[in-house]
Amino acid sequence: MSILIINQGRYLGHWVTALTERRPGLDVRVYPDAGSPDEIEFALAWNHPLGAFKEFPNLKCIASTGAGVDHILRDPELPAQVQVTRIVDDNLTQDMATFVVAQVLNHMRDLHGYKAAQNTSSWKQKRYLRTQDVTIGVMGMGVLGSHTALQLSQLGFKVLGWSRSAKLLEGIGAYAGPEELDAFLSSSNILICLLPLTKETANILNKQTFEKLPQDAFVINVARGEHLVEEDLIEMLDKGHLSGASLDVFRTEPLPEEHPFWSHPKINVTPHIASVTDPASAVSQVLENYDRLRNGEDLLNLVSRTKGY
Ligand code: NDP
Ligand code: OXD
Repeated sequence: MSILIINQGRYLGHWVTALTERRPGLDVRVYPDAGSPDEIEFALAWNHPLGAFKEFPNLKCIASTGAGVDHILRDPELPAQVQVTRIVDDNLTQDMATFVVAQVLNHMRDLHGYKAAQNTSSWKQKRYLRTQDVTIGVMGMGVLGSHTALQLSQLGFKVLGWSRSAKLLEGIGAYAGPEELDAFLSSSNILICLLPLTKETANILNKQTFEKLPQDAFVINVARGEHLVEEDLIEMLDKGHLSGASLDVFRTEPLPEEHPFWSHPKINVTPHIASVTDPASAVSQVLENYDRLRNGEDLLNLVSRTKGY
């Protein structure tokens, strides 16, 4: 059995190195040089060309090289029998929490604003937010959201979490389902999106959602660009209801040069780096699943194709 890597633009070489160093002699193939299609049962994927998987009649498992699997499940020709797995990794989890904490603290002290002021030699002191002034709402209380929420809570923030099923974590207010969304939003001065992209969550960061947030709320989207209705964000920022946004993910990546987000004074843009899988750290779980598949055992970090995450 071999591992086929189908990876457009993300650390391809690092994955090849990690797999072959960890398991010398492993038959690693890189798409489109897949060899005989019948021999491929296990694929490691990120942003594959849609339709590519149907070329492999014996494919049994597609492992995402990241936490998200929307890039795999969006393929209308995804073979029905294939199991999909994702990465759950301590580094990935901790890196996300660190990034979100950095964005929260930056916002509270307006450090981006002072950097802009420095560019015009402008000395202007502004009021700032304190921990006790801010309630943070985390949408998506899975592996990344729960850890991020707990880290923020340990820093002294009041933190609320919203998910499909309520997550009872010490010190975190639990909200669940569409019926509790409004109550969750109405208390969230900083809204963090850590939802998976599914039919239910697409476009969830829209005007109606933003209107339910308190005046001057701040939005951090580190999940997927398709969660955000871009023109609604700009409208709510320009109207002054939202005070700003930090965006790490976009509908089109790389973010096109002419996109208004680049120059909007209230938007901070980062290039999808909130938390990046380190192949050296995540390779062992990929190989573990490869072995499990060969031995007919249950796979780790399996995704529900019905739920979409
Ligand atoms: P998980 O699958 O562990 O968690 C998903 C959470 O979202 C769960 O709490 C789930 O609820 C909740 N959820 C799903 N659907 C709904 C819904 N319709 N309404 C309310 N809550 C819902 O995912 P992770 O925490 O591992 O990752 C989250 C996302 O972060 C990834 O899918 C990916 O898109 C993004 N990501 C971004 C990165 C970046 O660098 N910007 C890096 C890594 C990931 P329940 O618990 O009840 O099932
Ligand atoms: C992921 C990502 O899903 O990097 O892991 O976006």
